[in-house]
Amino acid sequence: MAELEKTLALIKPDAVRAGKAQEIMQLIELNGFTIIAKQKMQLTKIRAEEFYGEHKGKEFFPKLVNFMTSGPIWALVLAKPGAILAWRALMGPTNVFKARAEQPKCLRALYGTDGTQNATHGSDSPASASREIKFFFSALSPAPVTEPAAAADY
Ligand code: RTP
Ligand code: MG
Repeated sequence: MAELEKTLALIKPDAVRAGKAQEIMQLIELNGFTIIAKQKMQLTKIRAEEFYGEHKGKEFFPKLVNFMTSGPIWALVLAKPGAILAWRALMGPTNVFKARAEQPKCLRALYGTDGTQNATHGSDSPASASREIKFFFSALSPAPVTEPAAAADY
């Protein structure tokens, strides 16, 4: 059996606000992903800036952070062979207008709003999947092994 891969997905505030989160999760499962963890939450400005740190300094960064903190999101861990690329493909192009023109059935075409508010996020590499899963679900990472302190350490 092909090895399962994990990726981090977000359902962004525009799609949650529109009441589409459950529908998107159903489509995720219909497309063969297993949702192995899920959590609804609200990002603070500091957490959103850290999550999208690679885009700090870009012209769209303030608008992105504003959007991502504008309401609740769902963070999901998805599993499937080839999950990272498969989830990016199901989301479609970053820009919703391009998505609608080129892949009208992709999630961003169906549920996104505009150039910034594009309904979903997906990790773009194994390294970012690992970082992003830890960012939202640190309890899924193995705890560091610590030896009980010896009496002499006190
Ligand atoms: P994401 O990280 O959210 O999965 O999206 P992505 O990889 O497809 O795109 P990325 O380049 O990482 O951009 C991150 C998010 O920033 C917003 N954005 N707005 N010109 C704009 O207004 C603009 N460009 C990017 C989008 O929300 C995009 O998903
Ligand atoms: Mg990205």
